[in-house]
Amino acid sequence: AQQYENILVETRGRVGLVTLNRPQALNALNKATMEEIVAATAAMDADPAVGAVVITGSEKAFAAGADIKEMSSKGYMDMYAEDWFRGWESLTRLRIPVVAAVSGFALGGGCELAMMCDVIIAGDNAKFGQPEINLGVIPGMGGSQRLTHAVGKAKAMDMVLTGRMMDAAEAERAGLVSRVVPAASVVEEALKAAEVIASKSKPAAMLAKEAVNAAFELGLAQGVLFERRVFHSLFATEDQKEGMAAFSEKRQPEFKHR
Ligand code: CO8
Repeated sequence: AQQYENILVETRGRVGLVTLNRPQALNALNKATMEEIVAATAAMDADPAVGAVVITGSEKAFAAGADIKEMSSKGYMDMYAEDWFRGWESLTRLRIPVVAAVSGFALGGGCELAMMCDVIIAGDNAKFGQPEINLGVIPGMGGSQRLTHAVGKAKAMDMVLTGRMMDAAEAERAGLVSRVVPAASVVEEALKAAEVIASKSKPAAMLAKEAVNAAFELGLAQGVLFERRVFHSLFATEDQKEGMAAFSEKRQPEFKHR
């Protein structure tokens, strides 16, 4: 197996688990960590034995942001020429569903990483924020866009302009997170949710993700048409035959993920 320095990687059943492991920097997302997350999740995406991914941090911090120390001395031309943060686009293009298990701080790039995931399970100790304004910059990994899509203009402006944190309860009320669970069981609950997702037909799950994500890119008529075409296409899968046969025969389906 591939060795990583900043993350721990394992597989539990059909679920791939990526644990950020830079405790000395509260899992701040330096370039090396980004590259490792992207490589590990891409390998999982390509593995037929994996049906969903969980990304988590520590109990204290999911991730406290992009690595401020790594970028503080850079100039515009460094940021532009090196195209900082572009690597994260690969994560958003994964086809299998990704669950974020967020405990503690999810700030700046940490909040943005969570928002790149498809489902966010938050511990009741989670704190979300986009504090870049305190550093004289703005979100750079999609926060101004994804946060606004998730919680609307009123909350997004409040967060991005003041830099204040939202606790888990407010984040759930605002629609930023999928579920809130006790902090001690956040990884377990995320793994359970991912295992449920991974037990479904993989092509159906991948296309369900693609269809929901299309809602952020397409107008309603185009989006509904896209959905219908994708729905039709699933009738080419063995899993559709099996799923519908199992329903008629009053038994659990045995999906082949094809
Ligand atoms: N980058 C680098 N190191 C960090 C970061 C970070 N984002 N966050 C924490 N650390 C380090 C600390 O420097 C400290 O290291 P050391 O022990 O060597 O001094 C260690 O982690 C532990 O942190 P603290 O001692 O600060 O722990 P506390 O429990 O006292 O505080 C906080 C926790 C509140 C999370 C605090 O660490 C904090 O405010 N961190 C920064 C949060 C932040 O501003 N994040 C946004 C970063 S910018 C970003 O993500 C978006 C990028 C867009 C900007 C694009 C610019 C080009």
